[in-house]
Amino acid sequence: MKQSLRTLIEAHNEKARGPLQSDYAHLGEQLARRGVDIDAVRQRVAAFGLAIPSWGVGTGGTRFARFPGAGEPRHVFDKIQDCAVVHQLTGATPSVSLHIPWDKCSDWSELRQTAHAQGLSFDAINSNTFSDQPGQAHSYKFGSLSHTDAATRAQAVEHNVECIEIGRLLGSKALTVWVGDGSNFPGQSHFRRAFERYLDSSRQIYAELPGDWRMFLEHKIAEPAFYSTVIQDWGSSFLAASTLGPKAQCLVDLGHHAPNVNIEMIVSRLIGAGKLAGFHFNDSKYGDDDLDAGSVSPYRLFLVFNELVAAAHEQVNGFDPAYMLDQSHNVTDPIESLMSSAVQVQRSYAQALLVDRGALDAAQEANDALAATQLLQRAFQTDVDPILQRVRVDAGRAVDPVVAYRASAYRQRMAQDRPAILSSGGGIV
Ligand code: AFD
Ligand code: MN
Ligand code: MN
Repeated sequence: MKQSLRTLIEAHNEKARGPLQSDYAHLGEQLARRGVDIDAVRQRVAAFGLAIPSWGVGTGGTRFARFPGAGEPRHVFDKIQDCAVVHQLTGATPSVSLHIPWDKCSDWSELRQTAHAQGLSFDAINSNTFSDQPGQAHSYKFGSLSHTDAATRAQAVEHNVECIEIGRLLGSKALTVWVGDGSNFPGQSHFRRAFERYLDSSRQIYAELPGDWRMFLEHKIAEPAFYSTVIQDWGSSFLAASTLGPKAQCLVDLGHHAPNVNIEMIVSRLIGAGKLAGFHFNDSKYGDDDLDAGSVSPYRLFLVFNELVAAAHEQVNGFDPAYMLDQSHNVTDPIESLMSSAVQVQRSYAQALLVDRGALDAAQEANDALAATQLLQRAFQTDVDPILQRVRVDAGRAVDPVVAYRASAYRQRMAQDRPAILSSGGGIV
């Protein structure tokens, strides 16, 4: 950790230490009356971490425009530096998820060392066959892994295999595959054949996975294809993952479902089937990646964590989800959004840990709907801030990450160190 930031965090925390002590003690008493050991909850929250998507530290955009912020990262080393700041201040984000080719660099071992020196490791690596790269032989305009043209499919397979190779050098243990493949008009695509082609390509990628790797299949209901997508929903994802084999699992991005879909129920189904890969956390009111995690539907996020905590409590075999943020920050400083989102995810986890599992089981068995739902609400309505703050302060992180970040003037420094990149188009990063 950079000395200056550490000193700043210490001074920032010093002022909060007294009030935090009494807040924590008070909450501890309240929870003890409910039969909950606050220190046990704190320890589990302290052990929880989620990955930052490398593209999350750049300002996002829409198809209409992108409004770049000051001091944006120019390359993957800058992105690692920003991710390190998020982790230094929150202690909640010990890993980074790269996106190839956006994060290509000439020396992977230098990148790995740089990240490790900052306390960061590499989570799942993401392939990109949803946009064309300069000099590419075949276009993905009409698809990639499911394309009608065999040479285009082969190129997309080859790219995914390259991602596995890069991931190996970085210490990743999973490949995340999301394809933009689909159709924009009824009749444009033969649904069954397109899915078969996707499976055939994916089998070739799967065959290249190292023994201790997993392949995460990410479904998405729409965009960039707006009539149908090849891996549209968890059903298609589950079908594909089941066909491929035990190393293939289904990744749930919270923004990739139809409105009002019961995501926590899907999560529970995937857990039961041993097919839950993990998450891309964000929030959504209309579209994908559009809002920060928990910003409009914190109860839904809590309900997802309620399923996860229940699965861990019940020791479901093979339960080991990967946690990551995936959201587009269009109007905020991405570092601030990532920090508050990471804390929001942590909060949902802490709240879910407060659910009285025995009482919930009993209420469910007795068909006492009201008692069951009140047990969840009681946990969700508990202010767990003192727990989250203690976890941070104990680990030398900031009691209030955003306040400390603003006081550090990191962004102002970066605005000087990193000359602005000219960008006129929309899109992500
Ligand atoms: C997409 C998907 C997928 C992809 C990312 C790229 O959620 O995770 O890797 O955004 O920005 O919408
Ligand atoms: Mn995603
Ligand atoms: Mn998404």
